[in-house]
Amino acid sequence: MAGQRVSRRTLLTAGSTSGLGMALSAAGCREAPAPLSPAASIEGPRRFPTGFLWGTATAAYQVEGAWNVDGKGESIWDRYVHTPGKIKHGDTGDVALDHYHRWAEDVRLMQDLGATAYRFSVSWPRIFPNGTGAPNARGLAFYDRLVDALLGSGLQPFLTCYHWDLPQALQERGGWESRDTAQALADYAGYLAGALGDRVRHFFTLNEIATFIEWGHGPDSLIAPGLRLPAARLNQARHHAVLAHGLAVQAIRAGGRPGTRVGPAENVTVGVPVVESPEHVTATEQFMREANAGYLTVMLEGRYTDRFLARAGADAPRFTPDDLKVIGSPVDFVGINVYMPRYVRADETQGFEAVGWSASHPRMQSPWHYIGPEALYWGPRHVARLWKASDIYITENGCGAADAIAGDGRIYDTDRIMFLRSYLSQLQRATAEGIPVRGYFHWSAFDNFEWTGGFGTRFGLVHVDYDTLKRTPKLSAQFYREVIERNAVV
Ligand code: GCO
Repeated sequence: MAGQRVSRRTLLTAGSTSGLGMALSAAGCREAPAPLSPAASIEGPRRFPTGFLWGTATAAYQVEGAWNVDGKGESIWDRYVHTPGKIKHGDTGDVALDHYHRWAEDVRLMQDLGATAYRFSVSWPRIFPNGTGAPNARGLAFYDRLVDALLGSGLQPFLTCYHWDLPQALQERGGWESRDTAQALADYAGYLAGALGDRVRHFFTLNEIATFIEWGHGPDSLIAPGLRLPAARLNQARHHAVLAHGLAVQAIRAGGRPGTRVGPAENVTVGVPVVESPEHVTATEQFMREANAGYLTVMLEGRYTDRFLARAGADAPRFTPDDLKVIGSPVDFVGINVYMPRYVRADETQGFEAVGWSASHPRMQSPWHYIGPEALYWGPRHVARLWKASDIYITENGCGAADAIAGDGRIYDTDRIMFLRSYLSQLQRATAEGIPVRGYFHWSAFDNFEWTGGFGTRFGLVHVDYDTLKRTPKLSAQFYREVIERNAVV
């Protein structure tokens, strides 16, 4: 999620890396290793199940640009980035990657990866400029073209209805503090299912409710709409957002086709047991359920946990039994965004305890991004065990990096390759144990507008020059292509 940047790391350039290799062999320190037989790297335990989907993910505001084109209404993100001082270096998504106009090239780039799926979001104010009312045909036409191009290129479209760009008009009517926003989102989602459901089979309701509620409405707010609500109002806004999820599940089913499938895309807090022994594993499952109580837990169980309500006390959200039924509407799959772990240990008095981060725990470029590949094993495992999910998608996983351009014009993002290989190894462990993960969407296909961090943090497999908008696949794109082609960790 959006975050402050740390100082840029200096990456080794290709030149200096190969220089080191030459020095070693010249000094006779190493003999060249015998080449691995191709079978050794593609068979056996490193493979993913047949039919596993490989994709990338983006969000409308982060890539599209064209913020005021073809009848699009203003979103809370348009408003936020145009407010001085909110975004690093005053960056905005006004143009972003201009994906709105360059979608054909972008689809080709994804096809070049060999990807079989693409997760994108629809900009709500492109379709309903004021949030409700008459749909804007020109806005819908963009997604029509995109979906056709994806299908024509062998990429299954996975559509996210809401990735944070609430129509500003709805913010002015109370935003997520208003229950009406939940219904408006459901109406919009139902409309999308009707308009695109003949070609789009998979719909995600809302992306990362936890992030846009906590970081857009909580005490440390740093993303749109930038509110700092007192606890009771914050809890109510969160309740409306999970209610919107449940209403949208129902609306998408009603508006879609018989094969339409729907679920959330939530950034779960993933507990990783400090020791893989039964007591710590059980403690970690309890942690997982409680840490996500206001989000995935209530969505998948249709109830707030006792601990959650006790903790909220007088500030707990107001809700009816009917609300809970709606929120817990059965879903077809569970999407989870997984970036980092929380290490957890069994604790005699409380059951579990999340242990703190050591000062030297390694991080990727974003200061919040502690590395913990095991999260990609434990995340799906907990979801499968706690909530009996039969289909799980990793809807986001990836890392930001500085991605310097080397003298030869290429980007040797070996840190991203390290990240990917270690996380995917853990995901492979999950699938090998029969945990029903059906696909993986790397965040992200392209460098893009990283919210409050602006363009300073690059998450893409494909580099974007923000002056010329030229796209250049990085070394990690080549790595990911091999993974996809072999359906294995390489
Ligand atoms: C989020 C969003 C993405 C981010 C990504 C990297 O998690 O904040 O879903 O839009 O860009 O996670 O921070």
